[in-house]
Amino acid sequence: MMNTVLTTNRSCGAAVERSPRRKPWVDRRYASSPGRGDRQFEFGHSLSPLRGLGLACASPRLTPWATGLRTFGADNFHKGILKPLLTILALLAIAFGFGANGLAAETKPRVIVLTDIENEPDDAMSLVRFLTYCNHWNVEGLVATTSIHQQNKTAAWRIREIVIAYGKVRDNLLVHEPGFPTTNHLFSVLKEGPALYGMKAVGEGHDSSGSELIISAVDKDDPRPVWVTVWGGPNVLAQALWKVRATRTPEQLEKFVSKLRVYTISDQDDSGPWIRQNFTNLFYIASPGFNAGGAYHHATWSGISGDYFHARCDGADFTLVSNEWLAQNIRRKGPLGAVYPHWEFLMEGDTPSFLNLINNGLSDPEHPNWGGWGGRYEFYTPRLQKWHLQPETRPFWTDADDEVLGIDGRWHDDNHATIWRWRSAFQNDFAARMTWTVTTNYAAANHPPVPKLGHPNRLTAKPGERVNLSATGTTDPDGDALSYEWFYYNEAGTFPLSNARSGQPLTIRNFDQPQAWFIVPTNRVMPPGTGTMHIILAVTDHGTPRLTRYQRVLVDVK
Ligand SMILES: [Ca+2]
Ligand SMILES: [Ca+2]
Repeated sequence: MMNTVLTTNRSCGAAVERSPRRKPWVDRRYASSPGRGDRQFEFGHSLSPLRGLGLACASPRLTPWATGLRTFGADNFHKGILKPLLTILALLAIAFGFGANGLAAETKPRVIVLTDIENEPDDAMSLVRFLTYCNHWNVEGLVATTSIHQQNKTAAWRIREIVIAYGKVRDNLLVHEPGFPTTNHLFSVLKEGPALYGMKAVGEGHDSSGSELIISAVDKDDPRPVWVTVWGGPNVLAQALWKVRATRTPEQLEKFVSKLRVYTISDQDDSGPWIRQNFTNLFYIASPGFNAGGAYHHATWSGISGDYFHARCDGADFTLVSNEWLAQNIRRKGPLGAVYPHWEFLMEGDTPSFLNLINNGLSDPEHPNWGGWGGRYEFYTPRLQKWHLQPETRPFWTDADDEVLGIDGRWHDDNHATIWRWRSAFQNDFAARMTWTVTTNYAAANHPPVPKLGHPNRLTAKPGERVNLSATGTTDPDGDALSYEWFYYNEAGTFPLSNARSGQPLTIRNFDQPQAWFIVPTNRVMPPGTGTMHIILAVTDHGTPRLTRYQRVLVDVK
């Protein structure tokens, strides 16, 4: 039956089967220079409803006429008429240029990957996942690099091998979502850094095809920022910055730096600390430090799967990241699955560097402090730790805590939880996309729902006032039944509400219904009782596997 509402556990995004996704980067993304601090940052932007476009534009509201056909039998209706009809509607939407992911080409993030692929299985695993989402962004570079774990070689050949496997399934992917690039395009941006460790490869005479690619991408006449996600050492990026500083005016350098967005998986060579110290306005996300001093245990990214080896997460569901689960849901699926290796220490330690770039309605890349599948980060200068190479000299986006209900029924409060809280959602999503790679039959696979709000993403309220929430226009391209969950993302906002009693201090009435409401609290609130509240709508379908997408509502309490 259409849009049946089923009750879910209220666990605000913990690793239970419902939950989590993101949205509208378009208008805020290029609006101005990205804020660094919290508040002035948030108020400078308005949420756009763009990401609800796509299939939502093309799909009719199903409920009224669906109920009129009850005599036909819901199951028969679903299988016999509705699924084929929805498939046609979905294909029409694709034909008319609405991506199922709701983004036109010019609004996608631009992404460059630097990877020390082949140092261990991680990077190859992450590259497989990355390619199943590469219609969500413009891939502008795939660069093989070194790292502290692989100091004297790079392995572009391995990237090429995985891209070839992607080429065998691209036609299948295109049945399910538009916009997947050709292998020729991916080969054209496949580059390498020097086979040298860290700062030994930075300075006069160390330009490489990788560093030159970064410079030309940033120099393109395109207002969008360039994301550099760093899965190994960032010395190719360091060389690009070194060269631009050496050959351009300070103003030109500043303009160059302002277009970059960097996420590094800890510090895998000595060029990361050097970059942060020398380019103080560079937008940089990292849990700084070196593995030799124990940094990986503390790093946010290890929350993706390091339950036993690095992060030692209590409360996360390890079964979703085990080699057994990955064999069943990823590795056994066609040519792309076949190049997804077994993990050695943990699954895909590099993946958090790009998870927040996926257009799922939850994260916003320009606001790392809002949180998403790739974790949540706040802007400050980290204190010196023994796993740091040198003291940090300026603020950047780094570790932040979320309080999350675990599968053990207890609340857990740390930085790893900012990623593992979404684990069931991002694993199911990857599993579904791997199924897309092996079928040309749209109806044989699941596709994510399309949450739609009945009001703007940004609301204003006074303390004590009632706030009404609505998602009644929500649809699913497969006609699946849907579960709704509204929850308060306390840590992401600035409203100073106490969570002494539980991690979920706000009561949202009808939190599991398409329409819900709450009263802006006046008790247990720090004076003056104002700030921004983040309310997340998670819509999870009842397809196989269950898929989740989101909307985020910001309520400015004034
Ligand atoms: Ca790596
Ligand atoms: Ca679905």
